[in-house]
Amino acid sequence: MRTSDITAPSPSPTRSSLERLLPSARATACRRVAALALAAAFAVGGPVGAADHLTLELKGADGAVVGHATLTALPDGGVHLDAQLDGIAPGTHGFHIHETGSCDASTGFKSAGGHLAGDRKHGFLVEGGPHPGDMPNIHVPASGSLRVEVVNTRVALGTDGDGALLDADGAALLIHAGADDYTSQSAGDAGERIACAEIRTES
Ligand SMILES: [Cu+2]
Ligand SMILES: [Zn+2]
Repeated sequence: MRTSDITAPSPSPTRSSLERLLPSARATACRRVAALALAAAFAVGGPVGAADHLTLELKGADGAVVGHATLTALPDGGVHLDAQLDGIAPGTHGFHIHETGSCDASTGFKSAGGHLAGDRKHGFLVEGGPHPGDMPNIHVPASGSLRVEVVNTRVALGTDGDGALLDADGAALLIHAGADDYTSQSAGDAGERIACAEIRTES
């Protein structure tokens, strides 16, 4: 987010209350999932291009928000993903990064395309795999709520190169109805796409 988005002078009568709220919101946004919605609101209209920090909103097929995630670029390459999910069906679900930053529920999230694949095969158990976008399954308990952290060293919050999440059409974080078997081509036979978040620096 740009500093100017936060501190630009405004004649609005709410300015003073915003100034009281913002410093603490900015300080905790990197650490607390609870603050992500606020951070995302101020990221709208932010710069286009490589980023070191990005917040995402996951939506279900009915458009309801089912989680938030933050992506942080790591100093030696790769991305740390920290997601808080709420309202996902209990069970084991495939959890991937797909190649296009488009979450159109009317297409069953097919608009997100296939896995971010590079020239690799799908699956941790396959020679020549995995795809950069492959990640371990998530296991949602009966409550439907789960916090999950993943380090993916095969992707980057960059704009070009293999694994770049912020190329021209972005990328998408996807949750599937079933488990990824880590073997089947080309997507682990994980079934329907039940939740999706666009990964891009533009809103
Ligand atoms: Cu997938
Ligand atoms: Zn894959």
